[in-house]
Amino acid sequence: MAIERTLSIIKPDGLKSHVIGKVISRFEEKGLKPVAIRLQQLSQTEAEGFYAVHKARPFFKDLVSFMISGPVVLMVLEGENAVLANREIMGATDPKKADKGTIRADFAKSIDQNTVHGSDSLENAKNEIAYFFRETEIQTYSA
Ligand code: RTP
Ligand code: MG
Repeated sequence: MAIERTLSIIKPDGLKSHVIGKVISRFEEKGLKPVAIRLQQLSQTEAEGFYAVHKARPFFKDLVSFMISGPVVLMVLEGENAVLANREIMGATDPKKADKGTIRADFAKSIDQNTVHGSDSLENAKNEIAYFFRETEIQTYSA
C-alpha cells in the first residue's frame, strides 16, 4: 500500500464546538498521522482561492463566508492510502447521509457546517498541501 499525504481542515464549526481533539483522535486511531498542524484565520482571498473549483456553484458565497467565520485547523495527514482513508473517516458531505461513526455523522450540524474538509484525490492533495504549507513545515516521525 502507498503512503500518501492529504490535506485536512477542521472547519470553524469544529472549533466552536470544541472537538479539535476528538477529530484528531479519529485520524490517529485509524493510522493517519498529523505531520503538520496550524491554527489559522483564513482571509476571504485565501478561502476563495482554496475553493476556486466551486466558484460557479450556488453555494460558493456561503461556503467562503462560513470558512472565514472563525479560525480553522490546517493539517497534513500521512498514512497508507491517506486520501481515501481520510474521506472514509470524514463521512459523506451531508452529515444526514454520513455513516454512523464518521466525523461528519457524529459532530457536524449541516451540509454547510460539516466540520472537516479532506482532499478528494492525490493530485488535489498535493496542490492543497502546497497551498497552505511549505515543505519545511511538514515533519516526519515513526512509531
Ligand atoms: P470538502 O471539499 O469541504 O471536503 O467537502 P466535500 O468534498 O465532501 O464536498 P464538495 O462537493 O467539495 O463541497 C465543498 C463544500 O461545499 C459545501 N456544499 N454545500 N448546499 C450544497 O448543496 C452543498 N454542496 C456542497 C459543503 O460544506 C462541502 O463540504
Ligand atoms: Mg471537496
